[in-house]
Amino acid sequence: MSAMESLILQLHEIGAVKFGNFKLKSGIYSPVYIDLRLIVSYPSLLTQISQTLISSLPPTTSFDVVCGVPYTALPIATVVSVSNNIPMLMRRKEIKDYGTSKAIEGVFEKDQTCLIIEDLVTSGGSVLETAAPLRGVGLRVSDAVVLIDRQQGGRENLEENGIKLHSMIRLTDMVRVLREKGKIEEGVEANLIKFLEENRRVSVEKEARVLGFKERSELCKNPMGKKLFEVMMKKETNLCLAADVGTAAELLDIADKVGPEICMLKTHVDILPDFTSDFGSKLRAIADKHKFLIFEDRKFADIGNTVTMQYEGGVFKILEWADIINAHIISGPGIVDGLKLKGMPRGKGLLLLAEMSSAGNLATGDYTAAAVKIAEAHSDFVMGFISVNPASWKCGYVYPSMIHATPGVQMVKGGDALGQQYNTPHSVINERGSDIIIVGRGIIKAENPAETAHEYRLEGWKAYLEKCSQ
Ligand code: S5P
Repeated sequence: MSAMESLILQLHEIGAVKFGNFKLKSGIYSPVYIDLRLIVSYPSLLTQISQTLISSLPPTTSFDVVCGVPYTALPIATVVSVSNNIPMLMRRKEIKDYGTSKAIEGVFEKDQTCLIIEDLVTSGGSVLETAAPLRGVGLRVSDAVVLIDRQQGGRENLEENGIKLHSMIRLTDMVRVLREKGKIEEGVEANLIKFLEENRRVSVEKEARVLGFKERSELCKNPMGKKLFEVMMKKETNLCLAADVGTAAELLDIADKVGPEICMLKTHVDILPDFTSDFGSKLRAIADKHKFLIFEDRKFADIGNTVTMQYEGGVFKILEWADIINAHIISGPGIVDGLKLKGMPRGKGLLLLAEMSSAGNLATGDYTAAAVKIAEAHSDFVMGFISVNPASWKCGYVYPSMIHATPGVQMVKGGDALGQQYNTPHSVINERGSDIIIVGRGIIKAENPAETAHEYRLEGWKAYLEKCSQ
């Protein structure tokens, strides 16, 4: 009997593989359920698994360190590390306090290669969740080894993210062996093959549990991102008002009226003819009273050195009063370095324009993916994105600490005469995968902006709760 056959029989024997009708994390019903948490109770099986994992890798695979995907694969990785004398790293799943604890524990050098070890792969999402912080600290991740591959798209999803999946046991091999050894009926195998044909590719998003704002706030490296999540939870609002009114006086007036309904107020100070140097402190006082954050929609776009001056200087002195600013990435990552230089010491946050709402805009595809890459490399300062349809992004895993704020929102789908395109709060939050609705004319042109803002708030929050309960 081969080592693989023996492992399959033992896994079946201890009840780590069950046949029936089980609801998976993705919501899909599956005829097989695999629970490898049990293996810690069988030390000799654990040793066997760990030895076979490494020997099943192609000889060309090279790596300096190993890292198990928490939690089930941690003991497997530990045994691999100890028995092969390869150093191990650990990824923290919950980071409570970014000040003192690290996402990756252990000793490593930049550009070393890390092999990811996982017990079970469906979409590959949890391998990606571990690869992201490893890559974030400068390690290379090109291979992952898994005990069981459910053959439901994990290999393809990982390949798209530059990770080759090596699997010890494929689900189809497993049922074949169990049927050959008389452990299951032929019908069970046929049923499973039919299931796999119908569920060939589970997307990473489908398998991922929707994290609530609370869990996501705990993952924030940027203090303003954390604060925004906290404001949203406390006030139960994911509404941002785009206060594009005619004068500073009108802006302060509407900020006070709509303040209780919003988590964030977005300004374009350069449209205010009566802007004075005390505008910032006046708006700040209203923001503090109603507990919302101030977002100056300045859309910086220049080279790093220039934006430092635009952020801090001039008439507007944005750095003094705005909690959050945004920037295009057209000029490259230097723009983030420049803004960070001024904003980081003051605990500010930056949103990158990953997409735009206007018809025919060029912020799509690779451009959006580039924004995600820059954001990840600067997750201490970048707190999220201006996004339009993040659920459709093809750039792989996006940090859950990143907040998506979406403009182009009204109660009915439509547009204006100058290219703006509107979607509804429900569509933006639920179908398009965003977090915050940015509403301008839908509220400020309404007869009673405070009442209308209240309606948008209820719609937006209801959509968020619905998403969490899916
Ligand atoms: O792609 C974008 C990005 C932004 S920040 N599309 C946008 O419309 N915005 C801003 O959102 C825009 O500058 C305006 O302040 C607001 C949308 O306003 P509305 O009146 O169309 O809701």
